[in-house]
Amino acid sequence: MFDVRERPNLVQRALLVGIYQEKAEEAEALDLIDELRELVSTLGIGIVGTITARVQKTNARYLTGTGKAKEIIDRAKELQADCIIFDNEISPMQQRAWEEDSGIAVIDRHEIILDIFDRRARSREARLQVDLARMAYSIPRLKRMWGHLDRQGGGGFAARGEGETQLEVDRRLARERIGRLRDELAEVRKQRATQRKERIKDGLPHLAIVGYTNAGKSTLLNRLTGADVLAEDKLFATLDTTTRRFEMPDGQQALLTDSVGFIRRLPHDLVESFKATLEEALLADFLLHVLDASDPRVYRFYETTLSVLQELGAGEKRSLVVLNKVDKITDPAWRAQLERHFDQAVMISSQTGEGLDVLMARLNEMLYDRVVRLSLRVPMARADLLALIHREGKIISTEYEGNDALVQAILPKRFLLKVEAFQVQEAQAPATPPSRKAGRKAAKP
Ligand SMILES: Nc1nc2c(ncn2[C@@H]2O[C@H](COP(=O)(O)OP(=O)(O)OP(=O)(O)O)[C@@H](O)[C@H]2O)c(=O)[nH]1
Ligand SMILES: [Mg+2]
Repeated sequence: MFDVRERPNLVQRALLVGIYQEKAEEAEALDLIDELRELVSTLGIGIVGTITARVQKTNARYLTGTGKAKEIIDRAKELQADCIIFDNEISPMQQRAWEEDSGIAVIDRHEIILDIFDRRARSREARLQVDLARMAYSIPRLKRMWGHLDRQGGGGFAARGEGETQLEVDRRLARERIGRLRDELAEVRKQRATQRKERIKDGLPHLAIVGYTNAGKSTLLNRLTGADVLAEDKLFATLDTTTRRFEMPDGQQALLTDSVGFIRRLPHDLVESFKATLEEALLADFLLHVLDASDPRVYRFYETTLSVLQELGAGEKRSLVVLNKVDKITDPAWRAQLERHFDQAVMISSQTGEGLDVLMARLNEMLYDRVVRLSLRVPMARADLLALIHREGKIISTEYEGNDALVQAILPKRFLLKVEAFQVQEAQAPATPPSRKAGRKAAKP
């Protein structure tokens, strides 16, 4: 009936509906409806009203009771809405029932998020993943998307086999398309795996930025590594994974990965489809969990990210909470509250640079067992070793004695074998962790 891809253009006047059951869920429901408003606006759809309703009696046909359903439909008509958008997940059957009874399009949050991903996807991998998630979402709703499939196939392959109903044709085409998408994705992923292997060979410590959408993850990556990832004040600006090298204050090199953000009620199909993209982040040694500290919903954002990480099997990974956008905090009491709640966190502003030195020092601390501090006596003839230390570590001081260079240096442990023979006995102690800034608490062991 409605082509999902064209729906955002077809509908202009949305009525948003959030349903909850327990009184205790009211605050969250209101909060979620606000977020849905943001998501819907992102697609350029106008909003004519919102309803948040507590429903105790439900009816399988509608998700709500019949009375409430009639009330919502009447309200939609009164507002001349051309679509109803549910914050809750509605089954294909419920969707059909609402559409039949109201005569207008009925959409849910999942579909809105899918549409946003669809618009944002640029790389081949992201495109394939979004298409796959969309197909999985659409199969049970196939009656509604014939036109879309038809166009995808270029028209020709939609020929009906003998005795096949239109719906059966649709289902078959959809399954075939899913198969093709999976094959293509497998190909793209093979390339990614090769790149990853290269990096693992490098043995560099690997940090990944994770967090709620719009928290400032890409801005932080750009700040720390000089990368040029698109960072914008919109939901899901990033759908790809970017990994860059950066250098810590002690000269140690590390890798930093930025990836797609999370949101509450993230469609499971999308999580599934984007697993490979996220894998890059999930394989990291540490996670930087970035939060928008200026947003009053920060605690819920934190919980959401934790639960998506859990779903992805990375719930237990070592992580550091990074409270970003502190430049936007105007209320000192709020800041103090956050500091108490996230007592291990670092407060930064990726925009102004505030707190980045503290963050760096903390990262150094977390990774310091990966490096050693060395005193070496290197013959001039071994300029290659000096070059290696220069490239992979940091030379703290150099003195010359005859034909030897006396070098104090910090080097990643993995190069120890190469220089061991030139070590001078007295200073073999490991690098001291960098001193903490006053007032900050210790990193989690
Ligand atoms: N005031 C302020 N704004 C910031 C800060 N960090 C990021 N922003 C802004 O917040 C918005 C979102 O930043 P991004 O870096 O795109 O956020 P993200 O987490 O990568 O978001 P997605 O990729 O959409 O998940 C942009 O408009 C940034 O300029 C900060 O420390 N202070
Ligand atoms: Mg981003």
